[in-house]
Amino acid sequence: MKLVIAVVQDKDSSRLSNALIKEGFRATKLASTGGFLRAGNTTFMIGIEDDRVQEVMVVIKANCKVREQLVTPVSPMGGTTDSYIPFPVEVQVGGAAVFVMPVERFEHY
Ligand code: 2BA
Repeated sequence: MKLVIAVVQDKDSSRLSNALIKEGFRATKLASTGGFLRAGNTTFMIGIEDDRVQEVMVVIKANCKVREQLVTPVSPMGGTTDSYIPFPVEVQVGGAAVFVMPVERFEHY
């Protein structure tokens, strides 16, 4: 068995939830926060048999979009803040950051 952990954008979370249910996957959603943007995102925990991991990946990929987001750096890289004018930079977020972990034991009572 594997545990698939997928960090996705909030905008994709209900679509992904619906798709996982439709395809017969069990999942738990956790509210999370990105360490870099400090914006809300959603983390899915999906427990799945080894031979269905690829199917889960396909569903995640099909339901999570890459988006551009503007970020304003808090302070300049190493320089003085005297003449610093914050300038927004664009970063590409998502579709999903996915981790696949082995599960030593799963009990369901
Ligand atoms: P955040 O940490 O808020 O990152 C949002 C986006 O900002 C990232 O998109 C990436 O494009 C950019 N970014 C992150 N750290 C950066 C850095 N040090 N320098 C420059 N740009 C940076 P994604 O890579 O698609 O990540 C989306 C979210 O997935 C992340 O939100 C984080 O919550 C999670 N994530 C991504 N990689 C992870 C990892 N290796 N471990 C744990 N969580 C991860």
